[in-house]
Amino acid sequence: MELKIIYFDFPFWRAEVARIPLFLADIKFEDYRIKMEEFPYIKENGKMSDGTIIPFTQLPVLVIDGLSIAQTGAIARICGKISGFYPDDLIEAGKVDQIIDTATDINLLIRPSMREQDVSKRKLMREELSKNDLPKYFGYLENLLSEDCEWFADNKMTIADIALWRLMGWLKSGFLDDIPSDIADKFEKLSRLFSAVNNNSGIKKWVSKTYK
Ligand SMILES: N[C@@H](CCC(=O)N[C@@H](CS)C(=O)NCC(=O)O)C(=O)O
Repeated sequence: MELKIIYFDFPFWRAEVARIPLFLADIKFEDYRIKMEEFPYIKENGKMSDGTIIPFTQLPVLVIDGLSIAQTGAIARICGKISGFYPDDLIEAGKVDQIIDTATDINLLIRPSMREQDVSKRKLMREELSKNDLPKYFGYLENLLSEDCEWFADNKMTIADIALWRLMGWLKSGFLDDIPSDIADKFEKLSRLFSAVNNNSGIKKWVSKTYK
């Protein structure tokens, strides 16, 4: 099976949730990182200059034996299944899916503030997010974790944990002005999950190999 993941050259959760399970399972894939200059062509033509289809003119895209698959959740599930980081059990799989969809919801809550050019409006949007929606969502996620297991599903690390780890890592990095980098710290079980993924030896290898 030939696999190629197309995304920008940064470790955003949408791409990492697909790249990392493949890396951890030692499954060969092409980690194709586009240059920003390539993106306008994609937006205009719905494909890359080599003809690779980008179905919704958004990234990530997984090319699997020449066929392009879009949408973060779909890609994450394929990569998770072939890597052993997605449960076979229907209910455990549902537990994973709800986390991936929630990561998307959180991402979409933050996105308008990333597109806002007016600095003072952006600040207000982010202060509001930090006061209300973000803690609310972290609280919901915290409630899905149990005292006796650090993972969201299947009693082991899955793509759900990898997605959340990366989403939290993005917030913790302080990249987003006016969203406090410690916003998730008071959620103990989420923080435990973050540390468990962060301390995984394969994850450490991936981070030292690819994070700049
Ligand atoms: N629904 C898509 C959204 C993907 C998405 O928003 N990707 C961003 C990069 S993180 C993108 O391509 N933005 C450029 C654009 O929308 O034109 C998914 O789940 O993968």
